[in-house]
Amino acid sequence: MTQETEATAAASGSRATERFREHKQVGATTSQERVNQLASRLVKAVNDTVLGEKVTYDEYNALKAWLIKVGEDGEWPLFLDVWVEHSVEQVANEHRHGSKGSIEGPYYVPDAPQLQSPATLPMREDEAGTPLLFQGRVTNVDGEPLAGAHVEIWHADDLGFYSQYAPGLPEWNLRGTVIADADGFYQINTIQPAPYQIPTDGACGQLIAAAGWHAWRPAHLHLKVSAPGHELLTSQLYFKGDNHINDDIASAVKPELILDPTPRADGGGKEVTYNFALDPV
Ligand code: MBD
Ligand code: FE
Repeated sequence: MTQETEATAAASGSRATERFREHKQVGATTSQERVNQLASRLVKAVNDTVLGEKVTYDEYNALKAWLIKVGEDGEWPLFLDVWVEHSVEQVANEHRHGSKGSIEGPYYVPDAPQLQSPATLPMREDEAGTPLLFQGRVTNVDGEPLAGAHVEIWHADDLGFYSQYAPGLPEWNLRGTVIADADGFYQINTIQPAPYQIPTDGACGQLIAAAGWHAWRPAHLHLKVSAPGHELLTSQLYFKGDNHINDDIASAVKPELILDPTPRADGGGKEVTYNFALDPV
């Protein structure tokens, strides 16, 4: 069996659900008043939709069945990160003066191996895809270098699969925390990821098919960039010319986040420079 046929929505969904439970602190700073305000408004929005659209029992039951299936497939992290997280990110980052952020998505894994720059991400000996040299500087908003900044990167392989979520990949494949040098300079050797298609065999795929949407995200690099005394930046970078750069299913592309790699002078793959500016805490 090929890797594609083994990768199921339910398997990657339940892994994402497990990870979320392990790693995310939930609601620690949210008061009862705030829960009341938000839950009331959400419930009202649903009721307004039912009344405004004159929702039938058939439609209500279809919704109920679908919501149950989202949970069974473990696809709540996927659903929320694709259709809601972009607004949360907008609210969280609108105060920033430095580099733009983007959503984290469901496939982050903390504690990736640390690698000193210049680094090569863990990958298979015969890793498919165009080699990519991704490099640049990490500075503060005044352009001063942040020595030893951490550039944490994770991305899909040439088939669009993430290690630890699709079967058959080495544990840390295409994941690493690269430590910038004394001038804040980082250099990362990796491969260009492929566009990512949301699993079509789960509840999210069912919704996409029923609504006549498409399931694609443009190819992207995920990043978390950090330095002491500065705000952690969670972002993504995309590639110019990607078929889905203008209609990302997750609404997470921004013009400032589009890379345009050029062929390397030495003939091996492509290279691109991207500089990160971090806001002070
Ligand atoms: C991804 O790779 C991703 O980044 C998001 C946000 C949602 C689904 C898959
Ligand atoms: Fe992703």
